[in-house]
Amino acid sequence: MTTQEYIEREDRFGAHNYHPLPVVLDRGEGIHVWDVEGKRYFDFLSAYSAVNQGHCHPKIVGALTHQAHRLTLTSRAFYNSTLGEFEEFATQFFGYDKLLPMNTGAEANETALKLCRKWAYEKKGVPEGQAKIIVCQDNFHGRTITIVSMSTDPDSYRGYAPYTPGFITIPYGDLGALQEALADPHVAGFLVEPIQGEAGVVVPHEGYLREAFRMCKEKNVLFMADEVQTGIARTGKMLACDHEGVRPDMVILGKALSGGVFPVSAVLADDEVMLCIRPGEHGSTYGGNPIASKVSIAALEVVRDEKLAENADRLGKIFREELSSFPCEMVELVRGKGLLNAVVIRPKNGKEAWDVCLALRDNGILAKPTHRHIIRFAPPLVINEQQLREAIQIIKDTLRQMEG
Ligand code: IF1
Repeated sequence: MTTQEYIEREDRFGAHNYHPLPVVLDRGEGIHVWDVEGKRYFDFLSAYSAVNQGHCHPKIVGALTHQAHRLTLTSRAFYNSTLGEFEEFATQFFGYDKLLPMNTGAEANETALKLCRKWAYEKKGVPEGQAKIIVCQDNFHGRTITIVSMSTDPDSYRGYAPYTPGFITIPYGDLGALQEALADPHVAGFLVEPIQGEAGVVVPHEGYLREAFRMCKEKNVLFMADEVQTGIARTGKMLACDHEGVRPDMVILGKALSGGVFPVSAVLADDEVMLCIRPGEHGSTYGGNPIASKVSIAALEVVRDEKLAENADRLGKIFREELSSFPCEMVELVRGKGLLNAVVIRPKNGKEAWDVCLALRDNGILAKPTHRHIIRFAPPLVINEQQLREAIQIIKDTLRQMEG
């Protein structure tokens, strides 16, 4: 089958809830993927930062296949021999009392919202049904109806009313607005991305997270960090909150928690919060299954043992330095942290970010615009300096080519 035939088949039989770049991937290894015609690409999206450890990492795939031949799913109706091992490993890895395992980032965010509300009623004394949660404009936390009820992006929420109530929206990075919102005694939590990924890799000013955390503590409000995309070494620290020495009351993880091999997400919190949910009050069929547990332990060991946070920090600085000093009219701005970066494209000759991504594809790099003028560049964190510099050169050549 040709690329076009693969595309037509998906178009005919699949829902049209995405507009993929026209390339059909068939194999992945490390920082590379190959399409059905055998062409190799640098993957500069990493499945939206789920493949931080590189495609098909042998240790993680090994954990998957080994467990798959032993026991795949028990449900939580019974104990099993792997969940406690994962919970112990991950709570010690990140420094929290307990972990609640789920499958997708959205489910982990939903879990955090439920924990926050329950804590508000049982521990903070907010009147039942009155808890409010502060979120930021341009947030992205997933696609469930409650989560899109918090969204300010019409593409995320339009047509899905009625919406879940109880959210206060403030501008991202605006401490004055947060202070004002925190004046409401019914506020239970503040849910925030340490860097807004979907919004276009928006990095808040230095000190924002630290000051926001302090303000929340002053008002007995839970600081909940959505690290689904920024966590697991992506920004050059194990968690993006680590850049400012902030220990969130709740950490929400997903994506690279399992190295892109299996859907695994989780919420980390201390007992005061986590024990507000008692048996029978929350759950998931696949949450914390044996494959998820073993795969996640292996995925975290890879991040630790291969020093991926350090690598992301060092190589990210090279990426931003090289592209921000590159004289090119189409490059309006370069921003990011670690290996989560974005280039804001200034349209030229009728060419926009989408056209740049098509040209990058032709030149062997896969990336995708987020919003109309921003290209996110996020390679697997296992990339080395020589490979990064090779990719940077392709990006520069492509931009030069687009400029005509
Ligand atoms: C799509 C975006 C990225 C996330 C953060 C929770 C979730 C995500 C910070 C939910 C998921 C994915 C979802 C995917 C595209 C991608 C994405 F463009 F949608 F926003 F990465 F920026 N918190 N992000 O980034 O996790 O339920 O998907 O496991 O929905 O198109 P999930």
